[in-house]
Amino acid sequence: MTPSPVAALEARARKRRFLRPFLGEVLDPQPVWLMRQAGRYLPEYRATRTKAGSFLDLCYNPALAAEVTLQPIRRYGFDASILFSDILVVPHALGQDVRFQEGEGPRLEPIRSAAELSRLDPAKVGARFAPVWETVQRLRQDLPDETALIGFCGAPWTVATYMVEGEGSTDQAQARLWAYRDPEGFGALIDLLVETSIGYLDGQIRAGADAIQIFDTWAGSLPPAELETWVTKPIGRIVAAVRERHPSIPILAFPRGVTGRGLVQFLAGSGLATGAVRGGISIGTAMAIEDVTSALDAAGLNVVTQGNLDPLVLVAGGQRLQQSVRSIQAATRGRPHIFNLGHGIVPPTPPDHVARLMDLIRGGA
Ligand code: 1CP
Repeated sequence: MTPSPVAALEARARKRRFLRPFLGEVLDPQPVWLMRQAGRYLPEYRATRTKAGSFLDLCYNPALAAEVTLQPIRRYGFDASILFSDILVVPHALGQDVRFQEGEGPRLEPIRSAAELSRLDPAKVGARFAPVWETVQRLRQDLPDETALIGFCGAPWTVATYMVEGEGSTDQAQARLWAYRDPEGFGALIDLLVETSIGYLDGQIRAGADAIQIFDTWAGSLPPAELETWVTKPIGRIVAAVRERHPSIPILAFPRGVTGRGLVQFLAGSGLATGAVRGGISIGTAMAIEDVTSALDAAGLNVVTQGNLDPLVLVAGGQRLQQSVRSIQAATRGRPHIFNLGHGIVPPTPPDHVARLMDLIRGGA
C-alpha cells in the first residue's frame, strides 16, 4: 500500500528537520537556510565559478554545481540546501539567447510579441534540463542525510519579465505593457512557462528534491487585479500539478513585494494554504513578520512562514543583527517558521556574520 502523503513526509522529516514545519510542528531552534547561500560572498564559490567559465556553464555542470551547493552546507550546516542553478535556465532551455555578463547581470534577446513566441521551442527542454536533474541526483547522494534539498524555479511572471525586458529592470514596464495591450499573447507566454516549470520541477523531485520553492521576485510590481491573473493563478496551476504528482512534497512560494490583503488573497487563491501537507510562504522585507502572522491568523490560513530578515542587517552584523534575529524569533514563537532572509544574501556579506547568525539561532551565542 502506498503511504499517505503525510506518512511519506513524516518518514523523511524524521531525518530532515527542515521538513517538520510542513507537518505543523514547531521547532526550537527553528530550521534555517538562507536564500542565495551559495554565491559570491564565499571565496570558495568565486574559485569554483572561475574554474567553470561562464555562469551558465556552472549551472549545467553537475559536478561543479553540486560542489557550490555543498560549500555553504560544509561551512554552516544549514538545515536545507538549495540546488545551485538559476531561474533563467528555463528561458535558455526554451531556446532564448541568455547570457550572464560579469558584474552586469543577465542579458536576454527580448521577446515582445506573440509572433516572437515562435522563437521558443519546448521540444528540447528535457535535454537542456537533464544536467540540472543530474546535479540534484548527485546532491542527494553527497549531502548529509539530515540536510534537506530544495529544488526551485522562477514563477511564470518573474521569468516572463526577464524574457520580455531582456535584462533585470526596476519596473518591469515592457512586460506589464504587453500584458495590458495583448493579454492573450502574453497569456500564451505564461502558459508555456507554467507547463515548462511543471516538467522542470517534476524532474527535480524525481531526482531527489525534498521540497520546492517558487520565486516570484517581481510579483510586487503588479496591481491587485493583475496579480490574480499573472501571479496567483499561474502559481496555483503549478502547485496543483506538482501536488497531484507528488503530494508529499512541500511547496513554498516567494511572492516578493506582495503585502497586506494581497498576500492573503495570494495564499487563498494559489491553493498553498490547503492540503494535508502545508504550503509555505517566504516573506520579504516589505512587511513586519508580526503583521503577516496576524493577517494569516485572521484569515484562518495554515501555512509555514519563512524569511523576513533584511539581507543588509546581515551585512551590518553586531548588535543590530542580534536584535533583528530576536525580534523575528519572538514574532514567530509557537508557529511553524523557517528562519531565512527576506531576499538573497548580497556579495558584500562577511562570511563571519553568517557564522554569528547561526550561533544566534542555534544557541551557541
Ligand atoms: O556571477 C555570479 O556568480 C552570478 C550571481 C548569481 C547566483 C549566485 C546569479 C545570477 N544567480 C545565482 C544563483 C541563484 N539564483 C540561485 C541558487 C541557489 C541559492 O540561492 O544559493 C537561485 C535560487 C537564484 C534565483 C534567481 N535568479 C532569482 C530569484 C530570487 C531572487 O534573488 O530574487 C532571480 C530574480 C534570478 C535572476 C538573476 N540571476 C543572477 C542575477 C544577478 C539575477 C538578478 C538579476 C537582476 O534582476 O538584476
